[in-house]
Amino acid sequence: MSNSILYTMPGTCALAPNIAVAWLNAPVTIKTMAHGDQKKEEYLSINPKGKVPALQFDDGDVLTEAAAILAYLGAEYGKEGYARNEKLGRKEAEALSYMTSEVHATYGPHFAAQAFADSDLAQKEIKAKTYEKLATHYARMEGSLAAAGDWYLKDRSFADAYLYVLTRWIEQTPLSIDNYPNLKKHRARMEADEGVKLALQRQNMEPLSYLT
Ligand SMILES: N[C@@H](CCC(=O)N[C@@H](CS)C(=O)NCC(=O)O)C(=O)O
Repeated sequence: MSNSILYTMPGTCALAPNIAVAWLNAPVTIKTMAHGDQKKEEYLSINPKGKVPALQFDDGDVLTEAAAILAYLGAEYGKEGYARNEKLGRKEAEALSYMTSEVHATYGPHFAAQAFADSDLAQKEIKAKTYEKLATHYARMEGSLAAAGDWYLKDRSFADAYLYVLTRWIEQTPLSIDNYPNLKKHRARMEADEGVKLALQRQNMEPLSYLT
């Protein structure tokens, strides 16, 4: 059985595959780096993108991109109750693509406004637009969750792991989770889960439930 390594950092989207590893009890070692280590030579030789997550296999091959790592983990170690059903898998791929390529990507100027504009004023304007766009995304996810029930795709799936990352990040923005009651309940539901607790611990993170 392979023993791969999942590289993470506190607070990052690597939490989603980390949760998946815990849910599936997959033979994957979680390696949590300090912020900054992702740009050091040692890690760049593993993932030249300088980002987490990255999954390094024991033959040296490396898989990056959270959605791809989640798809791999599901295909390799998936089991009943975790996205094995083909229909759910299709919708799961859709949800994960949306959350990574749309919602996460929208966070770009929030995390690094200086990469989008030079002046303070321009950065401020870009950030304001970013939060407007994020509000639209969170409203959409709130609606999807309200229609689905407890879990984003009705049954629990990896989309819930990624959604949890996004409901944590909202705390860094001027948006309030109180405006998204279903997302707020989802976050608390995730934090009650043993796999999520383990993943948080492995990534040197605390639950946020004190905010709810
Ligand atoms: N498209 C990538 C994005 C990965 C990404 O942006 N990772 C962030 C953490 S959430 C990161 O490593 N940032 C560190 C940096 O850019 O230096 C994915 O979905 O995996």
